[in-house]
Amino acid sequence: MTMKRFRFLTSGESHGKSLNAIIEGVPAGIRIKPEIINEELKRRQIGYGRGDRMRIEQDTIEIKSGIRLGKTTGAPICLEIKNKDYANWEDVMSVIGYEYPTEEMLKKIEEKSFTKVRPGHADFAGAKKYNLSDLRDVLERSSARKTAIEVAVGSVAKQILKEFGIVGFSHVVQIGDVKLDFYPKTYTMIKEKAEKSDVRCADEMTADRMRNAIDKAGEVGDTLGGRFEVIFGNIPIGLGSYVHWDQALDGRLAQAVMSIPAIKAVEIGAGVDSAHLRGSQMHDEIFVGRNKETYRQTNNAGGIEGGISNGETLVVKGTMKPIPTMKKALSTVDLKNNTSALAHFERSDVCAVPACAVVAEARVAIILVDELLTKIGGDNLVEMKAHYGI
Ligand code: EPS
Repeated sequence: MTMKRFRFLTSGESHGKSLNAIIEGVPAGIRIKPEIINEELKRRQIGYGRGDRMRIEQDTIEIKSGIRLGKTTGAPICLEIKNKDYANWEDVMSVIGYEYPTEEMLKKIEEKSFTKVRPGHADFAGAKKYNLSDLRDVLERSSARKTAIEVAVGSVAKQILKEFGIVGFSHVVQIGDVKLDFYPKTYTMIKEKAEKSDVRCADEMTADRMRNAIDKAGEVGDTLGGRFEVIFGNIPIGLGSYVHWDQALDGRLAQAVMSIPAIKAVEIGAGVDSAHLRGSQMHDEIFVGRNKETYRQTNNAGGIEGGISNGETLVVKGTMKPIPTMKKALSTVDLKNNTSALAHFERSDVCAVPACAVVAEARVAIILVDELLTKIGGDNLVEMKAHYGI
């Protein structure tokens, strides 16, 4: 993804020492609170259907640079989350290739090596692409574990957006076959209810059925996917553009959410439902009020028209496939000798849709802050606010 103003890179393996990020382009003078980042990390960790790893980790951020006395200085920000589980993986994940490894080391490495591809995971294509014979080398970076540090980056983005009154949330609308049919009336109500729910669902009865479905899938060694929505309000008109394909806000958001592990579809507003709506039903009519202000009564466009934010609420929907690491092993190939086998299994989640929704919030916030900085410019918060007119 080509970022324009707010750029970052991450590094780290699932069972390596730590996950890291360096963010560049954050203007000076912005208050960043580590405790807010930690709250976001916690939101990503909770969720019904998560595996045992989440009981080991208590993701905590360490800010290593770029912030002094609570505020950004304009310098790059370096973030780190230590993997607690690394203590159990030190030999397996050792950076050093010892010439004379101990028998014990070799045994541990061998135990964690695998060659039986998990269909649906990155194993097959990753092994071929990088010429890796031990699928551990694919798993470690392709794991969704890396989304923890992305949520930390997203939290920095959210804290910038909040200075401009731009705030968002996410909620889960489907897990397996169980769909949310009853939506609370307002976004505030959806947010409050979803935030209290361990499946991020705004209706308690539906949440019960979702938990039930997760239990049932887990009992037979299966996994479940689902759908979620990310909603951001108070977005200014004019983020993104129609002048070039890579500047369209909907296109950028789609890329940002689609590249989260296990995402198979991204929609904006009415999304796939727009296929069966007539033009007269789909498009959000514009009305003019007493004071010449314009308003709409519908938002099928999801806040974007012509690749540009139109001032309405931004609605991004994501569909996650069931996690491919399953106790119920599928037929596959053993890459050691190209023979038929049953897929590798190791500790995993039955369902991670609620966590994925939190990751998607972070990705959306990152794109919004990049677009906001591109539009209003400024090297510090005072300048930015002056440009924004607040
Ligand atoms: C994850 C940590 C992982 C998995 C999950 C996401 O922990 P471990 O592999 O040590 O059990 O729980 O990763 C996947 C589902 C995957 O397919 O890669 C996390 O921190 O979110």
